[in-house]
Amino acid sequence: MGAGRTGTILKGVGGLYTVYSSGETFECRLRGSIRLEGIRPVTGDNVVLETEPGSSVPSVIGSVLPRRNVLVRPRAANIDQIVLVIASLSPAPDLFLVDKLLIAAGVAGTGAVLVINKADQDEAAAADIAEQYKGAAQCIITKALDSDDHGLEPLLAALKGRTSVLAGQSGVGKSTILNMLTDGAYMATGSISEKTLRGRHTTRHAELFPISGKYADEPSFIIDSPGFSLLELEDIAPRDLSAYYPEVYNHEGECRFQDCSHTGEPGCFVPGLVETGAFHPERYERYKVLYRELETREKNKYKNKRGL
Ligand SMILES: Nc1nc2c(ncn2[C@@H]2O[C@H](COP(=O)(O)OP(=O)(O)OP(=O)(O)O)[C@@H](O)[C@H]2O)c(=O)[nH]1
Ligand SMILES: [Mg+2]
Ligand SMILES: [Zn+2]
Repeated sequence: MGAGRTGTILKGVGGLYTVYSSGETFECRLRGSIRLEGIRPVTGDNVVLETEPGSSVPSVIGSVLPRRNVLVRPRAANIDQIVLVIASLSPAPDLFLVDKLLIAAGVAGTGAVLVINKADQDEAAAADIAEQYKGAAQCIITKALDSDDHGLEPLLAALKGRTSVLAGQSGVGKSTILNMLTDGAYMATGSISEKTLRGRHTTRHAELFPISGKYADEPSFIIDSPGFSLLELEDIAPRDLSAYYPEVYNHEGECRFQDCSHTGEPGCFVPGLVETGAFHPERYERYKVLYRELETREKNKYKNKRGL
């Protein structure tokens, strides 16, 4: 087999991978030995392509190049930032999911942007969510269906020159946003039909799209992904949790106790941050719930060796 050409996985469905390489796409399978090594390539992976004897077209993924990072949910590699999408009203916003995704972004070392979509449904609720997260991430309020006033320009600016992955509950408007950003080029790929765009169309697999057209002064890539409502909290030590809260970590060391958990000890500076509004009270309540969840998990780890 000839080797040497490299490419990027756009998507993988049922063992067949679509790989982009210098302006062309190729349908490829995995070389048997990669399968044996237990490596499962994911969308965004950079790979080495091989050509089978007698063919001039690459059809085999020979190896996966080292990853900068890899996310479990959504499944994607080599990501610069996660674009968390939430709806103002419907589907009912799950802010624990947002908190956990922000933690996952921190653990993976990627940036994070929060898009509060469907602001047309409940403007006040959208503003409230933005208020809750203003100290944690850039918050962008959008109405993706409103072609005159969708509010997506700040998102375009945030995407520029980066590889981003859309993440969030099903039905919040991730694919709709992608369609707006790509001037419908996504539809042209056949992944979504004009008819279903008006109705419901659930994304089935993570797929990478280049953002081109009028926005293409710097190449950007965006991955659409299937929505999810369950997300395992990252396996971190309880005392490390606050490191993933930008509102709090700048003040680390200002509490009376060096190992303060910020869940109610005397002399903790966090309630003060909540009073001034720098740390939103509801986000703080969720922090305490997540802290307890990590603590319980740690205790169970000692109790039985089931693992997590
Ligand atoms: N009212 C309103 N509806 C919207 C908006 N954006 C998207 N929708 C609608 O919400 C529904 C779901 O949108 P999708 O883009 O398919 O949602 P998704 O997040 O990709 O969902 P999954 O692929 O299942 O994860 C569609 O009917 C869209 O037309 C918006 O800003 N306002
Ligand atoms: Mg979708
Ligand atoms: Zn504290």
